[in-house]
Amino acid sequence: MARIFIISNRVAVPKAGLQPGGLEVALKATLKKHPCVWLGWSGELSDTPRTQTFTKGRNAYVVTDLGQEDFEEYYNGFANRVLWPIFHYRLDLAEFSRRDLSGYLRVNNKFADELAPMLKPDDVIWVHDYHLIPLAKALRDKGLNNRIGFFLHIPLPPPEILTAMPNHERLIPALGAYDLVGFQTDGGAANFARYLAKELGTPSHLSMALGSGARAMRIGTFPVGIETREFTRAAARAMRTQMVTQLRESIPGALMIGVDRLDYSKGIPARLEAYERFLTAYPQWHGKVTYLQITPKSRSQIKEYSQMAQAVNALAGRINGTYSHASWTPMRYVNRPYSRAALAGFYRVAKVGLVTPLRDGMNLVAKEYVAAQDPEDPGVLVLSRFAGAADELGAALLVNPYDPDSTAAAMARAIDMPLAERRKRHAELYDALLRNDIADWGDRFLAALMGPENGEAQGEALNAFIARRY
Ligand code: ADQ
Repeated sequence: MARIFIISNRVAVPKAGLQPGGLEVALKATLKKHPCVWLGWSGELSDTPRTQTFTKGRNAYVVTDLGQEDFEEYYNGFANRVLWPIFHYRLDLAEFSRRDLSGYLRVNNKFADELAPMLKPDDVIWVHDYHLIPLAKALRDKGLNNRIGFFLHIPLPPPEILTAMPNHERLIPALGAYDLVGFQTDGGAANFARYLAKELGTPSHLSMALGSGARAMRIGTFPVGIETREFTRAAARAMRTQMVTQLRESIPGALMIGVDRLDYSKGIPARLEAYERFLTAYPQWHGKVTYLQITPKSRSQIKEYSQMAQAVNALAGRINGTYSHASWTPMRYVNRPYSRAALAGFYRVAKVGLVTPLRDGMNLVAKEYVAAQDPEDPGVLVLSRFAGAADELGAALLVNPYDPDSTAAAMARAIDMPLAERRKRHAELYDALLRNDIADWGDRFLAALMGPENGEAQGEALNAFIARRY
């Protein structure tokens, strides 16, 4: 049986008592069905980096430490100061340095060095996310011909943005070393095809497949989903817990909820401004609505993140300073993380879910909010049109997060929506979740990666093209 090698920046090493992370939930079915080896960074920094292996059942988890310089250049530097902002359409926040790029390439080579000696010819490799774009090229340079797939969890912007990234020519075409490159949305896949057409001159009828040597690269869309029914059950169970009961009893009237990592892509300041406008424009809701924003801190070593934390604090203070009265506080801003079970219950209590990123690969909070609702009396999802999830969740109230007045109007419409409309929208949204359950996601990607070589003919035709250019 072919082994599946999963490579991602961080590895969810199973430890007693730890909640499974997002990627582990997504890969749960894959880890169960196939013998897997999951390799990545241990999360530790060390002058004398170690590599450790843990096993659970048929699966092995191989984690390696990084040096301080690796961490600064690869992770804090190129991945999070260049790729993250640019892929989220924020050229203004990118801070490029050649040193960080070379650190990024060095760490990718280091992962390739760890991986190569473990591989047998029929092993299949599945690489995750923007930290590891050049990994397949590093493996091909070592002469490896295994099937290698790549999935990008974040958006891929159009070539007009991508080409503003210094040295994009060294990085983006390196995706051609994969057999399959997967995106969250058709928009991401089309942007990549347009990049190839524009930069490599690939004729547009060939641009969904790119080849080199005997291989063909294919492009596909594989939207990440959630464990829908399990999440619904967890939300219903959580209603009986003390934490959820206390939240419910402490809220006068209706609850609106936002749950995000503290990240500029999530549009938290714009959402708070929209809420402020809602309070100004709809005074009839004063005293009857509370907005709970749950945002644990992340990447606090990076300047933009600490600045944003201050900006959100200031906005929350201004809203409460302006509108609170003795028996009502319009918003609660909470910086601590909660368990998935507690969040599921909080979503179910909330009449409105506010998911308004400025740009997001998918956004699983939107899907979790829908899954958590009571179908007899569901809440309403207000969703940014710029979240990948909007492609599947068209029955939500879709908003432009750059327009605070229309977001405020959507908040007012959501909180006052009649039961019949809430039920109809929720039923459509829930169907969309069931059609794309996470249990099938890994299988669909791996089947496409290992499946019939239908991209090959096009790949062949492209080879001549690439060979002429490189
Ligand atoms: P993230 O940007 O981390 O992931 P998202 O999909 O919103 O974003 O959340 C992932 C998980 O983290 C969810 O299960 C959510 O419940 C949890 N989470 C988020 N905020 C939390 C909080 N405040 N407290 C506790 N848990 C919280 C990247 C991409 C996304 C893409 C995912 C999966 O940026 O667009 O959906 O990968 O592919």
